[in-house]
Amino acid sequence: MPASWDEALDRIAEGLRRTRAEYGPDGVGVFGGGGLTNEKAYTLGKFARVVLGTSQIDYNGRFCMSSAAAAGIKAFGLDRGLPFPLEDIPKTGCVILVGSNLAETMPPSLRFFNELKENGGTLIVIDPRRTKTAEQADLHLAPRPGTDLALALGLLHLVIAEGRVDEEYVQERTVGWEDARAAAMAHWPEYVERITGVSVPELRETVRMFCEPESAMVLTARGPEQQSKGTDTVGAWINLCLATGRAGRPLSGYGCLTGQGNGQGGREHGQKADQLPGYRKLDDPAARRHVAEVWGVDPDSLPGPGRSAYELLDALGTDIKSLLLMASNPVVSAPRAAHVEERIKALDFLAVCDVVLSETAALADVVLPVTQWAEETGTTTNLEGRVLLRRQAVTPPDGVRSDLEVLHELAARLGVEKGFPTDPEEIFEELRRASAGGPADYSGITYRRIVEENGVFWPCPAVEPEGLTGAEGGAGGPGAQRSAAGRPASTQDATASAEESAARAEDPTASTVDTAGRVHPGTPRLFLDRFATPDGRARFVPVSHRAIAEEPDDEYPVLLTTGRVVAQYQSGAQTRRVAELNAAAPGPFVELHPRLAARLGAAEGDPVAVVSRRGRAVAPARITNAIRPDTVFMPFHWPGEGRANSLTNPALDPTSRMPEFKACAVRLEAVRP
Ligand SMILES: Nc1nc2c(c(=O)[nH]1)N[C@H]1C(S)=C(S)[C@@H](COP(=O)(O)OP(=O)(O)OC[C@H]3O[C@@H](n4cnc5c(=O)[nH]c(N)nc54)[C@H](O)[C@@H]3O)O[C@H]1N2
Ligand SMILES: Nc1nc2c(c(=O)[nH]1)N[C@H]1C(S)=C(S)[C@@H](COP(=O)(O)OP(=O)(O)OC[C@H]3O[C@@H](n4cnc5c(=O)[nH]c(N)nc54)[C@H](O)[C@@H]3O)O[C@H]1N2
Ligand SMILES: [Mo]
Repeated sequence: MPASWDEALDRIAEGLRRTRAEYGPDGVGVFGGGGLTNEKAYTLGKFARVVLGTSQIDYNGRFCMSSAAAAGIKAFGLDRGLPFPLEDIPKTGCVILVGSNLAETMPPSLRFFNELKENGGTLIVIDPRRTKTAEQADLHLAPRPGTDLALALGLLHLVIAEGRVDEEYVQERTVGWEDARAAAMAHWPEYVERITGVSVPELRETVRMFCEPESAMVLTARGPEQQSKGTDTVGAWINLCLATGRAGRPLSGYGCLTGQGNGQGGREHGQKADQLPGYRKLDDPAARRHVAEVWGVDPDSLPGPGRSAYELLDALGTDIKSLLLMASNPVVSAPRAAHVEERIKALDFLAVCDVVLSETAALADVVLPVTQWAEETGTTTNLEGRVLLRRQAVTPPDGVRSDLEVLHELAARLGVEKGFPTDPEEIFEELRRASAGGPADYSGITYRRIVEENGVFWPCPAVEPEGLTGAEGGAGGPGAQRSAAGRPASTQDATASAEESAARAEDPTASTVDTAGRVHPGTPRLFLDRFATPDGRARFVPVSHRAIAEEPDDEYPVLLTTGRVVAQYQSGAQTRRVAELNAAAPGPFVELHPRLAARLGAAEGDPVAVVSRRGRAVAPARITNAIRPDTVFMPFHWPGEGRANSLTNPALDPTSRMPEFKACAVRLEAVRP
């Protein structure tokens, strides 16, 4: 039923207020998305903590890169998708791409990999399917889903056995090698071959290709990360980089290929359950004091960390009675989606802001139509850690408002008149101050600099000259992290000459934090002198292989993995409305090997039922040799009968709380018409 903005906003404020009065602040939940601009993600986090006073906020990025983020923080002290610009990729010697189908999911990036090969570098792709990306590779390994951890350990075992460890680097730049070494030694190549299905000669060839050139990179995406052991798995790949001296050196390193439009910035400024802006920790007293001061509130009034995304959705209707949701469509994209849909329906009150009427919005009490990316201005941060400005390009339709206006209006209705501006640049100015001194320090970045410099790489502190020259010392606390991450910029940034840095350091205006503008050049390349840990050394993590949460058995003998196709985006809420895209990818399918199809008696296009302990989905068979015979693949872009997430397992990684989208046990049934 159509309503005026005032009616709709009043109704939301009333719904949230009523829940709070009856159940306390944690009775209200907030769910965000990695498609929101930095300004929106920041404001949403602030709104939850300051206006609602709830700890119950998380976002869809938890389903995306959280395992890589957790592993990066453990090993390097910092999480930024790539520690180097994309333009470094063509110049390295070898890239191992683990579980990324970037030919379909990041097509513009493909050119960097083509250039890599033109320059004589090699590409290794690790994917249970021979994807469009794998077809480009010099070597394709097709492990059983959920076994990347064992694979990385087997490679490290061979690195040790073949005497390829960079002992000097390990000595000088890392800690924890002995334990990691012992763990890898327990993973014999033959044992790893049995677990993964990747042969010992293939393992040896991988080690040779990775170790022989002077530089090499490992890049992971959702394949190894969306596992209930995703953090350990990424940790094992980082160990491989560290043992071979391939991190924190020119043209070498580990990186994570970030997903959504603002997958990087969306995970830095406080819509995560345990986070404050600038990638600060909500349970760090110094961080609370700093951010509370910027927000003009008492640090003790800030709630503590809340539940992770799946746990939050799972608590709807029981502990959490009202939900404000922005920029996600969990009815299609959450694991064990039928259950999540039930939980959403059990809410007392649901408000959704979206640009389309998604399947989740269709369940809401109030739906607010908001502007989308081309209709508004704001910053995003790409996988390189480069902060970009996206300017409004078209005028929004009549009657449509931005998420920022919604939060401003709701804050006012809930009694907070100040602190929720609607102008993105004004919010960015506040974000700069809130992030100052944090790991993701934006304080030296302005809209103007972003435009003039074609983006600015964080960390970019607005520090005094001493900070730039590395005089800032001391261990522990956000200050040390800033100096750890910020210092390399002057000495290592390939684009800033030593004279330039010295000139900046001597510039008297540089010591004024906000006005000077060009104090710090930004940090395109991280870790070249030191890692962002208190002692500057990277941490090996001792990890061992473990099984996926749900191994196939007699009843559910096949593995299901899930992912994407080029013509549809995520839950499909946006792309399923575009005729050209629907023509290219009209609906769900089950990709399976001819042997499996024969056993089932299914021909190409026949409907196949895929059944797991969570539910059942039916979609046409797509028969191909490009997938392992023990595995079926479904894209997750569709609701209804072919919804892949009716099947997936919400088993969570203990550290990142990432669900196991990439492996669960299923059985197949032929469907007779
Ligand atoms: N067209 C399109 N582009 C997108 C998106 C989209 O929906 N559509 N989504 C965006 C977002 S948010 C993200 S996060 C990125 C995701 O980008 P990708 O990570 O490239 O996407 P996926 O298809 O989820 O997974 C990549 C590959 O992992 C493989 N895989 C499955 N299980 C395993 C395993 O156990 N181990 C390994 N090594 N590989 C495995 C799959 O076969 C798949 O080919 O794409 C972004 N770009
Ligand atoms: N089985 C399986 N499930 C998965 C995955 C998988 O690989 N396999 N991948 C997971 C991953 S990596 C991700 S990122 C999630 C993504 O899954 P979702 O979070 O559902 O992502 P989208 O479909 O992009 O939903 C975003 C919604 O926000 C709306 N929107 C866009 N811009 C704005 C805005 O500025 N403001 C507001 N208010 N709304 C906006 C869009 O119209 C859309 O309805 O799915 C996860 N689910
Ligand atoms: Mo994602």
